[in-house]
Amino acid sequence: MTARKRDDAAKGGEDSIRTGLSEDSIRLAFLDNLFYVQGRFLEVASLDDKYKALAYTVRDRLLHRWVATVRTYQQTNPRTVCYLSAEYLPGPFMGNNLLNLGISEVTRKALAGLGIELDDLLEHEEEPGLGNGGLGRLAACFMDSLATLQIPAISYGIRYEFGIFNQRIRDGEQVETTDNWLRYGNPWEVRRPHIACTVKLGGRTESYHDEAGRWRVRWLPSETFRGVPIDTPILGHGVNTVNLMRLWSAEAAEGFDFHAFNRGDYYGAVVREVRSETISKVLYPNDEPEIGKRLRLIQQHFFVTCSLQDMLRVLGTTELPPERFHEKFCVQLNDTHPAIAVAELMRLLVDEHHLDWDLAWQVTHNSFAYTNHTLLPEALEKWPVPLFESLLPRHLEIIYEINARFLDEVRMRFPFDEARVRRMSIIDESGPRYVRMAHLACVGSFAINGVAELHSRLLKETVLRDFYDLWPEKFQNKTNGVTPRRFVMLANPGLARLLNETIDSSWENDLTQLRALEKYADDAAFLERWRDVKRERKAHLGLLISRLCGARVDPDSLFDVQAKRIHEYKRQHLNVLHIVTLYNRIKHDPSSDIVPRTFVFGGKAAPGYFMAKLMIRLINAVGEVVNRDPAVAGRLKVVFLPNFSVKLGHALYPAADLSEQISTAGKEASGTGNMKFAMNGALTIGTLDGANVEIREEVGAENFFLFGLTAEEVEHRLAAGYRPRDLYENDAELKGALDLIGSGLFSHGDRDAFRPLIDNLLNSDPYLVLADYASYIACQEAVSGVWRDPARWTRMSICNVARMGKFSSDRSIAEYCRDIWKVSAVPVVL
Ligand code: 26Q
Repeated sequence: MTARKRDDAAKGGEDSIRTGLSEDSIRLAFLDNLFYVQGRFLEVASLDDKYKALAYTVRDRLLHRWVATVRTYQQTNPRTVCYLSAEYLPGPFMGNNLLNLGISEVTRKALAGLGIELDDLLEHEEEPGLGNGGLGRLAACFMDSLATLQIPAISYGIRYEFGIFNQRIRDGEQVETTDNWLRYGNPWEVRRPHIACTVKLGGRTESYHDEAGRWRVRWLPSETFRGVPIDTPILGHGVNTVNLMRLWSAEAAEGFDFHAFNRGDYYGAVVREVRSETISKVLYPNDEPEIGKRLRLIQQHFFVTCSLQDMLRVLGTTELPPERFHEKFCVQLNDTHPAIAVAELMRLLVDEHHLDWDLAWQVTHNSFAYTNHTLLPEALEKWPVPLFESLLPRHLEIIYEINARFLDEVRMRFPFDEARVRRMSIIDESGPRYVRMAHLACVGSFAINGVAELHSRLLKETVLRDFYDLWPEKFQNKTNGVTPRRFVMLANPGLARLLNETIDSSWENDLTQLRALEKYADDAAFLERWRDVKRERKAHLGLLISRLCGARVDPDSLFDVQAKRIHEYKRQHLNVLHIVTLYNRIKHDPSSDIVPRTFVFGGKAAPGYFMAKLMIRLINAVGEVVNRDPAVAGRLKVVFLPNFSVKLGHALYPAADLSEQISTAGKEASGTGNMKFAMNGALTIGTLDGANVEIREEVGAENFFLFGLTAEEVEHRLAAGYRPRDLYENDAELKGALDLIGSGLFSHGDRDAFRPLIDNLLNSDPYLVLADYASYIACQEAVSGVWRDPARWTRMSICNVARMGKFSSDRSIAEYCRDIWKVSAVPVVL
């Protein structure tokens, strides 16, 4: 029997209970799984039982395609992308998998026949919060596009037992609780204990001569443990390709320390077991590095060594030798978090596979490409040399050797320029010594990219300037994108339906097709339907707001939304100054004609970021007063939606009228929320920062609310001795807003509650909130003006959606494939 025949027999034909896509097969499969996997029957099944039974039903259909994908790849041995990321934010799986399988409606009917509402099961799913924000979500959008474009790819990362904390708001403040997402089990994953990898740590190195008399080094670690892969299938849209998200979970090497056990040290043996598990226990909740966090460095090494060992294992099965690693794999480094991979691949090739240094370096350098996601110098990762040496002594030696050879190259190109050599060294020796991870990534990669045009340009001019001087050919731009499957089709089914009825469904896998909408921008009937879609999503969000915040909002008001991590550079406080300004106007002139607005905020603050937490308190405090004040009733509402997540994003993006993208120019690498809002018909108020620049270019300046200083102007203002207090003294409305916050009105008379924030703005204001205030307020006036003309607003909204084609992650991934990875589609037939 051929392998394929065997598979066919196992799956049992097209309407098999494991693979069939008809309403009947799905209903039978659901009941079967409920019975044989859960040990339940319908009458006693809990919501969770039903959710799991459906999840297993869907997973069976994914595994069917997964097997077909693996078979295809075994036969064709294609070049494969390995995406290395410390974070993934995939969002809830169920809805997306149903969508990509094309069985959402059939499944809805199958369940309805059993008296079950599909939406209740979708609502029940708890998402894996294995990331902080943009970078982790980008990785998830890229997985969706890679599978949809039928590119062989594996996404490697860490299976944190506790993801990003859950945020609650108590007395107006952020309170963190643990995210125990695995509590009830995870039906989407498959554990693969048989391909576990060994991870070494600490100890020392020694040199020796091998049988052939060659000088070698070996690493004698003080500890070893195991990484077990846990796989999640990632299906593309409308194709059979299923790629893998392979996340590593840490365990004790032997499952038990027999040495200690035999000594009678039962307790010590268990402690070691627990210590090993600590490594993948929890995600660091900061989106900026903190100096010297030992466990964080261990996490990075842990997932990197497991992933590279896994690639070498796969390479072995293809009978290609290690020196051809770079032909089989292209390894993308999602920021510097996995940059240790450069040293680790060298170690594996030289110490364990016995390649000589120069050949190993050729392989390594041709394998890696590095994506940078930040321009903030304080956000560049660096590790104290003593810490690094104590955990990874062999890696440090290897880095010294890489560095010595690299600095020779710098000296050859730029003789007598020791200042440049010091600036570029992988080791920072200007004070206490550090390993600079961005330098390691640049030296070890054949390509380096930023994530938006402006960001890529500024990288070359600022933080990576010396590297650009040396290797201009390495630098590229790959503007970010987001997946229209999750963020339009899944989040906004009403809009998807309208698009399909108006044009056709080709936009789902080619977002540029939305251009065809433009010719309906003057069609009154179409405008009406467009508004109906938005209104329905606003009513839906309104229900969620009343459930989560206990506030009633008016779906006819302008929904003005800012949802993203809380950061000074993202300037949520500039938004608050606008709110307080409007409040002052109403208080001073109760009859003033103000467009009714609902301000919605969402986002988490790093638990140790004092100023971000104070910004959350300010938003809630202002809401508390404004929402109760009868003088503003019906005109202003301010709500803070707790625990922003991918799932909440589904409800938020489609309901927004106005998208706040107001970071200080030159600080936001790209932003991706900006794209999700605009794709759902929100208009953007924004600065010339990150991908806003390109969004404005695409949708047209007349369809974008621009304000604020440019990146160049920001630099000049700061260089020329910026004095924010002068702005405060000379702008009555700005002074009025800041004074009101300082008066204690929003803090039960406590004038000091927001003092650190106000003082920071008046005395230093590093993100130029006050410099952009007047321009922002004027721009918000223009927003209100357009809102008063609903036909005009709706036309602008339609034009935004019609021209967002560029920002599909399919376009980003196609560019990575063409310009960096050199991979092409490998279709899978079932
Ligand atoms: C590093 C070391 C130690 C602890 C934590 C970290 C760490 C973790 C997460 C550093 C940074 C992050 C996340 C960064 C991030 O999300 N950056 C965003 O990436 C998006 C995708 O490219 C961009 O759109 C955003 O502009 C950028 O801020």
